[in-house]
Amino acid sequence: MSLSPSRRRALRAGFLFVPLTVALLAAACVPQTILPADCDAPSVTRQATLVGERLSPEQTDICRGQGVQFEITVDAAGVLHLHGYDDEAPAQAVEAGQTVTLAFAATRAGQFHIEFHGATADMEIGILTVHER
Ligand SMILES: [Cu+2]
Repeated sequence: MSLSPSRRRALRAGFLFVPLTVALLAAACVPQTILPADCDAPSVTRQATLVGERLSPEQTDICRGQGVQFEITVDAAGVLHLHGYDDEAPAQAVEAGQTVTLAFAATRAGQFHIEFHGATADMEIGILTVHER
């Protein structure tokens, strides 16, 4: 049994299509790490505002090796705390409406919880991601 030339072309296209599709799907499933645009800057400033129970923006991104000024404005009295950087940026007491600056060198990569210990509750209000470059 022999195939017509057009049938053979269709089969060949199919053989190319399948691995190409598999490769594209595999690439799409690999988590993409998007570094902040200012990853090469020696120091960066970030701002966030606590509204209710969450920071806006909730997620803050910086890169390992950067000097960071993280300015956080809160709408209630409490204590701001960046987990995992307790020594570099000690927890700070804040008043409602006040902005505090957590200043530290981002020496460790990872995800760090930002907590707010208020009068009535302890809340996880956001996440700081220190990217490995
Ligand atoms: Cu805490």
